[in-house]
Formats: sequence, C-alpha cells, structure tokens
Amino acid sequence: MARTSEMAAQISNYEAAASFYELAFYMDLEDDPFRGRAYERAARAIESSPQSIIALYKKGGVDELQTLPGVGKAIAKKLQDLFKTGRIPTLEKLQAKYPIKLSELLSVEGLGPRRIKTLYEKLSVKNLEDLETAAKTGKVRQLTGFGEKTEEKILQSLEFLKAEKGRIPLAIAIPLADQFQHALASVEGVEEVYVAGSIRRGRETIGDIDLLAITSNPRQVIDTFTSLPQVVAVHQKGEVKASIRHKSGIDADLRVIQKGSMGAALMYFTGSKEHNVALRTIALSKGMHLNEYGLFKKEKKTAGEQEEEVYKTLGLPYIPPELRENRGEIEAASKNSLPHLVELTDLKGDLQVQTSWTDGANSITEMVQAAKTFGLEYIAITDHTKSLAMTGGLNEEKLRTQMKEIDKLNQQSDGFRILKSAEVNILKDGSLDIDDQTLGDLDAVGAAVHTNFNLPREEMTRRIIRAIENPNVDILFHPTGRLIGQRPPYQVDIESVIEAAKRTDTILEIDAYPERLDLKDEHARMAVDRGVNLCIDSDAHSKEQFPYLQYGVTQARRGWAAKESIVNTRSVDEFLRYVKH
Ligand code: DGT
Ligand code: CA
Ligand code: CA
Ligand code: ZN
Repeated sequence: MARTSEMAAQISNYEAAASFYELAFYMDLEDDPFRGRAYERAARAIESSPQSIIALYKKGGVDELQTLPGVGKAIAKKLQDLFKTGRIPTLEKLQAKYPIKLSELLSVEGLGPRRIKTLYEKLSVKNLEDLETAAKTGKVRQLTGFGEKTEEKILQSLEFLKAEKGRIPLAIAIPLADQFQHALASVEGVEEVYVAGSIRRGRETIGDIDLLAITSNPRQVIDTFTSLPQVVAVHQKGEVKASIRHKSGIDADLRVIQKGSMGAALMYFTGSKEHNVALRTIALSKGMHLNEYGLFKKEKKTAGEQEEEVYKTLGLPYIPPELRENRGEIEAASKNSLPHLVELTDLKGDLQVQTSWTDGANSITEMVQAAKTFGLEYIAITDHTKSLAMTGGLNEEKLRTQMKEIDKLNQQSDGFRILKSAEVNILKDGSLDIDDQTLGDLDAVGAAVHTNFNLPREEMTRRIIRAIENPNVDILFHPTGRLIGQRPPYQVDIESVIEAAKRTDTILEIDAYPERLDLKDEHARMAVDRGVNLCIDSDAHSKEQFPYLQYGVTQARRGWAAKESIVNTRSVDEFLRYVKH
C-alpha cells in the first residue's frame, strides 16, 4: 500500500485516465463533442485496465498502447508524452485557456463536465470557492438543469469535502503511529504509550495522530517527541503536551497522563467527541462528573484508572473503540445488547485471492503457503476472467485447467483447502463474462464491477442486482468500487443492493485492501441489520498481503458485525455447505 518512491514517480492508470477525462471535458467546452467522446472512451479503457498501462508502454511502446480499446495513434502519442515528461502539451494549452480547477469541481457530488461547463460559462465558476458563493447566493438554482435540490446537494457536498480535506488513509497512519509509539516507549521513565483518537476507533481516514504517555519524566518524553528526525515543525510544546508535524504532512499530539487517570484519559482522547458528550450527559444524570482525569462524585474520584471501570461506574458494559461514534452504541450498551464483534482470529478463510494466473504476483502454492503461515485454513483462488483482457483474465478453458491444478494440489494437501473460484467480471448489462456451466463447477463465485464505472445510478443498480440474481453468484466483491482518496464509489443505490443480497442470499464483501475498504462501515452495518451475510477478504495480489485482513476486520467491527455475520469465520466444510444450499 505504502507507495515506494519508485512507484510515486510513475503515472497510475487513474491519473492517466483523469488526464483524458479532462481533455474530454475541454473538448466539450470547445464544442467538439466528437473528440470529447473519443477521449472519454480512451479514459474509460485506461481506467478499467487492471494492468498498469505504463508497464504496457514499457513493454511495447506506442504500438502496445494501441491494443487498448479506443486508443489510436494520436492518443497513444499523448500517453507517451505523459509517461516521458509527465505532461500532455495539448492539455496544458487548454488548461491555460480555461483556468478552471476541474478535478476540484469534479469531486463535488452531482457535478459532471456538462454542469461544470454551464457553471463556468454562465456564472464564471472556476473553483470550489466560486461554486460555494454562487450556491449560497442562490444563483445556481436559476440555471437550466440545476434547480433548488441540486443547489442544496452541492452545498452539502462542499461541506463533506471540507471535512475530508487533509485526512489520510488509516493504513498510512497506523505505521506512523507505531513508529512514534516505539520511539517514545524507549524513552527513560516511560511506562506506557497509547495510540488514541480516530486511529484507535479504526476510522478509514485519519485527521491527526493522538498519543498518550505515562511517564515519571514528562520533560524528557516531550523533548524526545519534538526532536524526532521525522518532525518538521513543532506547533506547540508545553510541560505535559506537545503537538508536531510529521514530514508526511500529518500532525501528531502527545499528552502526558497520570497513571491514576489513564482509563479516563484514554476514553476522552479516543473519542469520538460525540460519544464523549453522550457519556458526560449520563454521568450528570447520575450526579457525577466525567472528564479526562476521571469520573467524580462531588469532589471524590469514583473511577479513572481503567476504561472498563469508568463504563461500569456509569452503569454500562465496556464499549469497544470501533463503536464509539454515538451511533446507538450507548443505548445498546445500556440494554446489554452490544454485538460481540468479530476478531481477526475468528477468520478461518479468505475468499478473494489473486495469483500469477492473472494479475497476482505469486503462484497458487506460494499464496497457500503464506495463508497457512498467517493462520488460515482455506483460501479461494479468484483470478480475473476473460473480459479483463489486460490481466490475462481466464476464459472457461483456462478456468477448467486451473480447477484441475487445484484438485491436484488439494490431494497433496495436509488439510489446508484451496477453493476453486473466480472474480467474474460483471458486464455492462449485468450479465457475466463466464458461462453458467463453468460457474456451476466452481466451489464459489465472486462477481465484481471493473468496467463502465460511470453508468447512471438506476442502471448501475439494476446491473449489479441482475448479476447477483444469477444463482451461480455467491459473493459480490468490493460492492461500491471506491478507492479511498482516488476514486469515488460508483453511483449505486446500496440499500437496493443490500435488499437484493438478502433476497438472493448473496454474500457482500468487505474488501480489506487498504484503499478499498469496501463495503464501508455504515453500509456494512446496514447489511448486518438486514441479516445479510458478509465476508472479509484480503483481495491479496501478493503473498505479503494477508495481514490486510486486519483492516477489513476493523471495518467490519465499525459496522457492528459479529462473528456470525461473517461467513469466512466458518470452517471450510460449513462454508461450502452454505454456498451449495
Ligand atoms: P481525527 O483526528 O479528525 O481523525 O479525529 P479524532 O477523533 O482523533 O479527533 P481529535 O484528534 O480532534 O481528538 C481526539 C479525541 O479527543 C476526540 O476523538 C475526542 C477528544 N476531544 C478532542 N476535542 C474535544 C472536545 O472539544 N470535546 C470532547 N468532549 N472531546 C474532545
Ligand atoms: Ca486524531
Ligand atoms: Ca488530535
Ligand atoms: Zn476486483
């Protein structure tokens, strides 16, 4: 996940596609819809190519690029410019001509190129600030094709974007927090260092890192913290707290805590703020007072050293950090009906694993070895299928060859089971790219959208529901297609998909790949509430990636999922019985 510096110097498919969507947009501004659609087609092909197109270029130059659908000589040449110089001259000329912050504006929900064009031509909207002003002064609603509802939606989306700005993915924040934790734990006098805040709650993105330390020597731990080599700025430095900026751009806070207050402090700084506010109200209703130092009755401390103790004194069972969002956990706790949340050690299998048969880095045997080492009892081999030609997606014949190889490996096995499966591509109309007879011979079938991301909401919803209505489909992989910080989810009515999953007894996946985490927590909870079964998969593309399962477990816990909701906590035989019924 953490990009190496070598990769950072590369152009991702997503970035390349974005350039061509941008070109398409400018063609619309230039009233050249014909070339606009051509660029769009190319962008779509680039974006849905599961193989890195820069790798394609390195392999066979502009000729190889032209094997992509919609990529002709002129577009291949532009890609070459992009790979060689990081720039596309045609695009730069257009950018100079129209000074619009396009990617910014496109991140607003409900705004596509056509609307941005109207906003620019009629109201000179060039960036988010212009847009906010125009929407707040009621000018947007007066444009043809916009209306009051759209204006409202734009304002809501602007609020959301402001809130997300500067946040980093959990999987990037955790290693940084661990580094701080280790560096501070070795300082003389330090007894314990805790990571609190949104990281402890397992939120998918993180605003800043919150650290707590118990120490007999506050000055030394504060001094060490503020002078670590990875610190580029010190915002604040006091007797018992400090705040710094890490070179990656993320901020970190450190507070020194008294041992007797540790539980109360950990609760306070774990948050969420909304959870804390609700707890304080309960404390007041019981004639007590809760703060970061403890729980007090009159001036007397009644609890504070342990979190459990504080909750207990408030009349509540312990509430796991992942639930502390004031989304009903306090009511559930007071009724003693909190779910017993799934844990990493509950997982027995992994139902999405790619191998070198397609775009994975390792062989089936190597993936099996790594899964065993990680403590799993079975994995499903889910290579891509034929319509994703760029991954070398398997056709029916190759799938059958792979099935035979898996049978052979299973015969030699010491009990570990390899399941015959596939990540079948859902075509634009909701049909699948592998015939039903072959699907019927697999142990389990996962289906996923990898192409045509930009369908209208109703069409996308119908497409996905049609796919899971196929009786051969057992699992819907990464149901919303988002990539955190890179690609928004496709437009889909997730509630209808969840309903359809319930009706067709389809498993919905929590894809644990760090930039996916798809389903996200709220959607997982909706599925759990409706009694839909989930699975937590690594989506591993190499043998090092099974630990990603932890991120999926965290996400599932934030979705209130108990072990019983997660099908890959079952033994392989139970799982097979379940998908065969
Ligand atoms: P983030 O950093 O935006 O991902 O989210 P948090 O939850 O880590 O928020 P942060 O770093 O501002 O504060 C850490 C915790 O400290 C927060 O979850 C709850 C607590 N906290 C901070 N400010 C307040 C406050 O004004 N009132 C209360 N009750 N708690 C606060
Ligand atoms: Ca924080
Ligand atoms: Ca903070
Ligand atoms: Zn996939």
